[in-house]
Amino acid sequence: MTDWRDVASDASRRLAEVGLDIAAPFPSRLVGELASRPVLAGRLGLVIGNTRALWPHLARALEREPALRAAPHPVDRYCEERIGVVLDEAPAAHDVIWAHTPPPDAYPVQALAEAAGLCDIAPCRLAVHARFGPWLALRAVAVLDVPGPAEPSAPAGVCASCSAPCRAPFELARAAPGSPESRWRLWLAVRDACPVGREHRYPERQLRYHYTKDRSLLAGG
Ligand code: B12
Repeated sequence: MTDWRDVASDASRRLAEVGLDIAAPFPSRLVGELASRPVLAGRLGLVIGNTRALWPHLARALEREPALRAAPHPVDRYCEERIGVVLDEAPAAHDVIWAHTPPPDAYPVQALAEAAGLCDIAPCRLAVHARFGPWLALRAVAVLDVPGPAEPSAPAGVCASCSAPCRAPFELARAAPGSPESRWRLWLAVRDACPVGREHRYPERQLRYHYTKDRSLLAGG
């Protein structure tokens, strides 16, 4: 019988090779417990994301692939393609929920990351990882048709003992007038207030692109 640990570690190694360096296993029943989705229980779930490790891989792919450069959402497309390839080559059928699916069909991927023990949800509502702090993006939730873990990993346990310096900048950003794009520095201050994982802060271009979606930042690495 296929052991979910082997499937998970193989997928995570292959995902890391394309800059998607987060892949946390969890029991598939959580997917349906957090939002009503038809999902097989007892299978292997994987919540997939990335840290700053994504950017050099993405920059190289943008240089080589004109279709990716022309895509309306190059980061989402890169993730769909690369995650799709890795899952298609896994030794099991799979379903994927994309984190970038917009409301009203958006899936609560931060809540899933918390339930899976990958992150805590901070008072500022960012998902915070014990090593990377808030400097991660969540990209997809996959369910693979192999018998999975019975229980999720222990909670990440990062925010409980924190004095929550993210709370005040969060209230400030929330109350500020204007569009989210025009307030991006206030939202950046929320992330910067987290004491965990500061050394994993996104490099300047990645950071600006994520907050502003200014496509000129995708050119030239
Ligand atoms: C739609 C969306 C947005 C919208 C609307 C947000 C809103 N408040 O209504 C906009 C475009 C404004 C947005 C902005 C940002 N977002 Co956003 N967003 C999403 C998305 C795709 C869906 C949210 C949703 O409806 N979920 C479904 C419901 C049922 O689940 P929920 O957990 O209750 O969802 C709520 C929260 O996710 C919240 N929310 C969404 N984004 C953010 C970001 C912050 C900082 C906060 C406080 C709350 C928040 O809004 C939802 C509805 O109330 C999620 C990915 C996902 N699938 O969750 C990313 C996501 C939550 N966003 C993210 C981020 C980083 C941001 C920004 C900080 C930066 C950016 N990308 O521009 C800004 C912050 C500004 C802000 N006011 O929220 C990240 C968070 C990463 C993390 N470590 O936790 C996510 C997980 C995407 C990702 N690829 O990682 N976002």
